[in-house]
Amino acid sequence: ALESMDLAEVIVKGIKKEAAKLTKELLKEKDALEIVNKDLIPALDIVGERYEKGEIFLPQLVQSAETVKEAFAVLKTEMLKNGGKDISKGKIVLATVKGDVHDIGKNIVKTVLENYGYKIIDLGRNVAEEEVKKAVKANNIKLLGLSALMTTTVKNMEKTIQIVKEENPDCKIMVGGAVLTPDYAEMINADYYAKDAREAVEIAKKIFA
Ligand code: B1M
Repeated sequence: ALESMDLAEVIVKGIKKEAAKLTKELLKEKDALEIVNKDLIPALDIVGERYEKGEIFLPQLVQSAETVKEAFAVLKTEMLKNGGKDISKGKIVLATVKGDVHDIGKNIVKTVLENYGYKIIDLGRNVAEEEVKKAVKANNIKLLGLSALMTTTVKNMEKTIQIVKEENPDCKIMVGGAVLTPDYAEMINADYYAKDAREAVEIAKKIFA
């Protein structure tokens, strides 16, 4: 049965050791970002729904996330093969906000931006507001990207925006993450909302035009 299992199924079931091989096979048919959007993310959505309904539990959620990381490692190599060398287009700080350890989305956005030639200063996940502020200031950053995945952590996103803007009024801030909407982004004083990695690139192009 394993032979006929597709990547999404492997992710949902959390079969880590199959992920890289299947991803390489899929790369013969579609490009890396398409696999992210059509295979990885939909599979994680299914996992999220099942978790919410109590059909699966935290260990399975973790297992699926790890399976995605295996798949994404292959995609990342592919994406950075062609781009990523010219790092002169602009520096962007990225972080997942305090209290939030979800970083798959941020890492995808990071890779795609790198592929387009931007230099990313990745502060990681669960990043305190002050740390973001310092990094923006120290590197004279014109574009900051924040990610938040939970209704509880978008509040920390709002705080981070406030603290960063106090000392760095010229730094533009884009936000993303499954719980956000354009309206909410506006409400918490973000300058831009990005639905996905591609939109993040469009925003970067505008800022560094
Ligand atoms: Co958690 N989790 N999780 N989780 N998890 C969610 C977010 C949840 C919606 C699942 C659910 O119940 N349906 C739910 C939040 C509920 C809520 O707040 N409304 C939830 C919960 C409750 C939790 C825990 C609290 C569970 C627990 O411990 N009891 C816990 C939280 C820990 C913490 O943060 N303090 C937890 C833990 C985890 C794992 C560690 C197991 C794992 C994350 C592993 C990791 O990231 N390293 C995990 C996962 C995998 C998920 C789901 C299933 C998938 C998230 C994901 O990676 N999606 C998620 C349900 C879901 O989203 N369907 C869920 C794929 C990713 C590519 O999408 O991040 O949206 P996303 O990124 C997109 C866009 O949003 C955009 O571009 C990306 C590419 O298209 N984008 C940006 C994102 N950031 C951007 C930034 C930008 C621009 C665009 O500019 C900077």
